[in-house]
Amino acid sequence: MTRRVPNDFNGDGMSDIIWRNDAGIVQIWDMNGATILHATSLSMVPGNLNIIIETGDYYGDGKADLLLRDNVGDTRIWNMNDGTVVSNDLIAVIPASDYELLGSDDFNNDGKTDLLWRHDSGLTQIWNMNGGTIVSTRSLGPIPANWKVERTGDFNGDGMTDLLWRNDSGDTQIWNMNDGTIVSTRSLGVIPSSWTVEGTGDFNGDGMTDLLWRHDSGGTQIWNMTDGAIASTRSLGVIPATWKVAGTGDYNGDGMTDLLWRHDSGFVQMWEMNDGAITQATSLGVVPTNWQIVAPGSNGAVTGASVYEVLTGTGQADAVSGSVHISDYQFLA
Ligand SMILES: [Ca+2]
Ligand SMILES: [Ca+2]
Ligand SMILES: [Ca+2]
Ligand SMILES: [Ca+2]
Repeated sequence: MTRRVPNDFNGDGMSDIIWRNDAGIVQIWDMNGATILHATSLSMVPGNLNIIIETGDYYGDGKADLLLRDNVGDTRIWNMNDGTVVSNDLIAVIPASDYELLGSDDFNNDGKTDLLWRHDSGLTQIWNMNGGTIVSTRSLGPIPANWKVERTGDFNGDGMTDLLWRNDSGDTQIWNMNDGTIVSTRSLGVIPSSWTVEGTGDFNGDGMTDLLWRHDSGGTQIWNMTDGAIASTRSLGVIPATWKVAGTGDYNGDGMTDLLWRHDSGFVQMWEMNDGAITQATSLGVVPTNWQIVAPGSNGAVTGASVYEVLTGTGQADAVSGSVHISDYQFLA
């Protein structure tokens, strides 16, 4: 099984960065670590039409695609080959008022990203996908509305996507899943709402998804997970609230997840990481704040325009200095 690298648009095993601006223009940066190899712009319909709600490899060709839903629920996948739209496949009309996307990940380990939906009634279903075609569905039954999927990931390393649930009172659970069947559940206890999951990834490269948590005070921690239990934690220190996590991914292809941070002023900074230690912090310059990074793995937990969730990230302030060549990558706003 190839390693899962989120937002890899050109299929080189390194995560890339996807941007969208207020005018509906999407730009993809193919990355090699903190180096922008290539930038491509896609013109898209602005506003409430054609909102990207997730990214994933829905066709299983190793290159990330886009999942879009418009304001009446038309939900489709754009089959992408790097910056080119190869095809544009309708799944169904799935109104946002009735169906919430809880997650988008590979639940049956066939290399193709699937979808996890919850209907207003609480009924929760996995759709195993082949591109825009629903191959099969799996019901998880009704799930009370006070439980929400925080993230998806493979927390036990068996290749099948699992679920991280949290309820309003902070109770947090991992469900180890096998193609839509709950194999086991693990409680992580009650985690106060002052802590937020800001991202997931395999930070230590052991094949099991780990969690990035941030406290309201800025304290940031990685929890290395083994089979749904917390194996170890790593502190990244206190990161000022002006920096938001803009994304997680393996930008340099070394098998360990890295972090992308965005400052409120527009600065972008990449932290290449080795098991929770920062090996290199590099500024990617200032990108105007009308451009937002589409965060991988937010799993549609936020819908509509706000899906471009305010991405957080850091760097000590003194690490942000450095020359900036962002103008090489024409922002069309
Ligand atoms: Ca790539
Ligand atoms: Ca799949
Ligand atoms: Ca699993
Ligand atoms: Ca791990």
